Amino acid sequence: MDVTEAEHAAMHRALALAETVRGRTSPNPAVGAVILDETGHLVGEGATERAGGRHAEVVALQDAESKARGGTAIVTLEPCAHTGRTGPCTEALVAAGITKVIYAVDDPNPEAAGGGERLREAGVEVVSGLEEHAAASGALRPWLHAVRTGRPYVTWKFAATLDGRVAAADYTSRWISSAASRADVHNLRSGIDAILVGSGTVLVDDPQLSVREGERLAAHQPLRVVLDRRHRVPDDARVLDESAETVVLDTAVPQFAMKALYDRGVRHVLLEGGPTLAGAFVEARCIDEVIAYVAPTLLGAGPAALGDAGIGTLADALLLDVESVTRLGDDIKVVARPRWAEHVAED
Ligand code: AOF
Ligand code: ZN
Repeated sequence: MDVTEAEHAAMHRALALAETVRGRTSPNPAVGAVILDETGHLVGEGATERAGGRHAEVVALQDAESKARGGTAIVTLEPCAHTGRTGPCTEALVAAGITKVIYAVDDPNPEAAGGGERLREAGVEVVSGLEEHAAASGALRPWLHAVRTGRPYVTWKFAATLDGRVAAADYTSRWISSAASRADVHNLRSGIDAILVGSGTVLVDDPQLSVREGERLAAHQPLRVVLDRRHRVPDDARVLDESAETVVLDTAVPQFAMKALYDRGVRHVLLEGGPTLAGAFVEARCIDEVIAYVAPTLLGAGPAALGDAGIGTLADALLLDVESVTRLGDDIKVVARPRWAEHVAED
C-alpha cells in the first residue's frame, strides 16, 4: 500500500475523531477525516455532524481552508458520491484541490457508494483499505451492521457476581459492580443511540437510565426505550422523567421493537435488562455483542443474568468469541460476540 508514515498517523487521528461522535450521528455513520497539506502537515480535521449536518470530509476541508489545495484527505469511510441531505463529498474534495484520498472502509450504502471510482475518474489518486479492520470494528461497526441487516446493532450489557447472579434473593442489586465498572458503563452509554429495558426492570429497580458526567447530566442523552406490553410502567417511573427522551413500546417481540427503533433512526441499542428480556433477545438471535462486568462476589441465590433463552441442552449452548478481557477495579470486564453474529472485521 502506497502510504506514508504521516498518512498512517492521520488515519489513526481520523479513527479517534470518529470515536468522539459515536452515538451522535445516527442514522448516519460516525466518520472521521483529516486533511494533510502538500508537505504532509495536518491542516484540517473533522467528524460527522448530527444527521442532516455536514459529513466529516466537508468539516475537515472547511477547517483546512485553502491549505487543502494539493493535499491529501484521509477518511475512515469511502467519500459519498451522492446528493442526499448534503452534496457529494467527492465533488467537495475535487473542488478543494485534493489530489489523493485514502479511506478505510468501502461504503456499503448503495445510494452513496462509488465515491472511490468517481474520484479516480476526476484524476485523484485513491487508496482504500488502510486500517479497514480497526475502522469496521470501531465507530462504524453499528452503522455497517444496520446497513447490512436492516436492524440496529445490539449490545447486551450486564453486571453479575462470579456465580452469575444480577441480584440477591431479595432483589437487592445496588451495587454489584465496582465504581470503575459503573464509570465504564456511563462511558458506554454516552456513545450509543438507545438504552433498552423491559418493564420488569423499571418496576424492580426504577432506573433513570441517563448519562451523567460526575453529578451533572451529560449533554448527549441516548433515547430511553421500555418494552411494556402489559402497560405496567407507572407515570412516576424515573425513566419517564425530563432527563432524556423516552419511548414506551407495547411489544415484547424483539424483532418488532428493533424494526420500530430502526425506523426512528436508531443504529446502536444497549440492552440493559433484565434477564427475561435478555433471554428473549438471545432466543431471537437479536444480540450482536455481550459486555459482562463480573464482580468477585458470591451470592448463591438470586436471579441469573440470562433468563430462559430456549436452550435446553448443552449441544445448543450459545457460543461466544471473546474479544477482550479487562480488569476494572476488582471486576473483570468481558467483551464477547455470539458466533452467529456477523464478523464485520473479518469480512
Ligand atoms: C455521513 N457522514 O462523514 C460520511 C457519510 O443523508 P446524507 O446526505 O447525510 O448522506 C448520508 C450517507 O452518506 C451515509 O449513509 C453514508 O453512506 C455516506 N457518508 N455520511 O453522515 C460522513 N462520509
Ligand atoms: Zn459525504
